[in-house]
Amino acid sequence: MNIRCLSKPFLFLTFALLIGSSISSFAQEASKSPKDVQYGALYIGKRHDPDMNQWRQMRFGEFLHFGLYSILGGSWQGKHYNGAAEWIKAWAHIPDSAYFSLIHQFNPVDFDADAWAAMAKKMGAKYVRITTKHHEGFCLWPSKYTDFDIASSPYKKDLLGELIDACNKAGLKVSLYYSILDWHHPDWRSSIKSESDSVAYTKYKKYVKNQLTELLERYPSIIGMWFDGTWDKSWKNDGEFSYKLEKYLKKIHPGLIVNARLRADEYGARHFDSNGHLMGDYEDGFERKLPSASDTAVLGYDWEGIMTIPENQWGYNKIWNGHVKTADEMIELMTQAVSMGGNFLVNFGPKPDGSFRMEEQYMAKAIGAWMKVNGRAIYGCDHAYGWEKQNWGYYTSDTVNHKIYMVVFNTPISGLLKVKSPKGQHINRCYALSNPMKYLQVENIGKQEFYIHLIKQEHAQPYVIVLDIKQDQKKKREQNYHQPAKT
Ligand code: H79
Repeated sequence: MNIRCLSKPFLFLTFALLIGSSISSFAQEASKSPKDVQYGALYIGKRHDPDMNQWRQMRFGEFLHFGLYSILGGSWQGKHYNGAAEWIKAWAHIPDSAYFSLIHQFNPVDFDADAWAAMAKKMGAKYVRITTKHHEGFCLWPSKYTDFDIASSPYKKDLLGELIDACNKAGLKVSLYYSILDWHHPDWRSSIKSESDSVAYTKYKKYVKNQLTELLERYPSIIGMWFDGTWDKSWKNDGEFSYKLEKYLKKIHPGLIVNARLRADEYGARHFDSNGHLMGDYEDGFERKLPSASDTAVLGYDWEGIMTIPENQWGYNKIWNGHVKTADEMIELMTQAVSMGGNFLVNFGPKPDGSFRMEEQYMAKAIGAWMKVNGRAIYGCDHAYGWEKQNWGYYTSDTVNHKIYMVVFNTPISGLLKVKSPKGQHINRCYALSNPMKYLQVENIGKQEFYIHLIKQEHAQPYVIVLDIKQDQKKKREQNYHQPAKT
């Protein structure tokens, strides 16, 4: 808009409004004085140590849910339950004695640690996370603190240890899932209503600390702990304990990466403390959902999205109801996560014998095939600062190699992909990752605006167009300010 076209009263009103709004936002800021939080975030901002940098660069992983619920596969006494299979004890109101007796049937004879690791590796995952103890309380490792563990099942062996070794051998990192909520432990409480509850829960917390110490000592190669089942009053009203626990775990296992869900502060605030600072090392609220492209707050912290293949099944359910995601959908969700600066995990629920259902095997293969060609647009990539999202898909950026990746999911009928580049960044060359020798025509259609001319009929799957970028020196410095240094 040409400012000379505006009348004087209009200009006055505009300036008055601008000044007024900045004063009111200043007043708002001033009134938001920080709360005195003793058990909040351990630090402010993103971690930039080598362990966290490595975690951020891996970007893609595999989640595994395996436990006694896997035996039932969503069915109890002839009735099938469509709710999440790992929650069947709750859905079917299975009495404790009947449910906990499942331990005598736990015998995944076809479990092959190397095959599990190979499947994750082939899918393109860089890290694997497995449930060591879900809400049911059954422990997938031989624990000296309970008999409700794999050592007391017919299987007897240390499945967890074998898997960790196999993964590490295959070059995969491992992070462990641990549920605070525990339906089996006699001292677990959802809320503290009496002195005896308090005594019991104190014992339970000791059990948790002992088991976590045990896990970290037995499996020193693990990179992270992922906590779940922390929404009960008993836990969220004890911010001091989870604060001290996070500190303790990081002390005995330097570099450990912990999700936000572990924590509450002394005011009961979860994930973010009462001053709005993220607790733990990354936000994990993106369970079966992702932030939208307009949710720029997520760019300010690390986060991870976790996704089920069917609608909401983590453990093995024989019958998948509702929509089952295709590999292309999953690839789109993964790309969306990376384009917003997040990591992404796909969940698998192995069968009770330790094998994987066909749908999961197919998913792993299909993602793997795509990653082989296009993985460069995922690994080590981040949000593409300044590149305005377009309807064809998502941008990711690799600032080290000066590349912008356009991951295309919706090809326009015209065969023209619109690009608006930020000021100071110039497109040197443009090509499809699947055909890097063939440069695509880049038509300049306006200031910082271009059409990429696709070669028609070339793509039947989501594909990546690479923009080799040359940056003005000044802009380069500005952008480095936003981007963590790569190791
Ligand atoms: O392990 C998978 C799920 O079983 C577990 N997290 C993933 C990774 C999970 N359990 N519950 N939830 C996720 C969602 C939480 C649901 C809750 Fe509730 C709503 C908790 C409290 C209110 C359902 C209703 C459970 C208790 C009441």
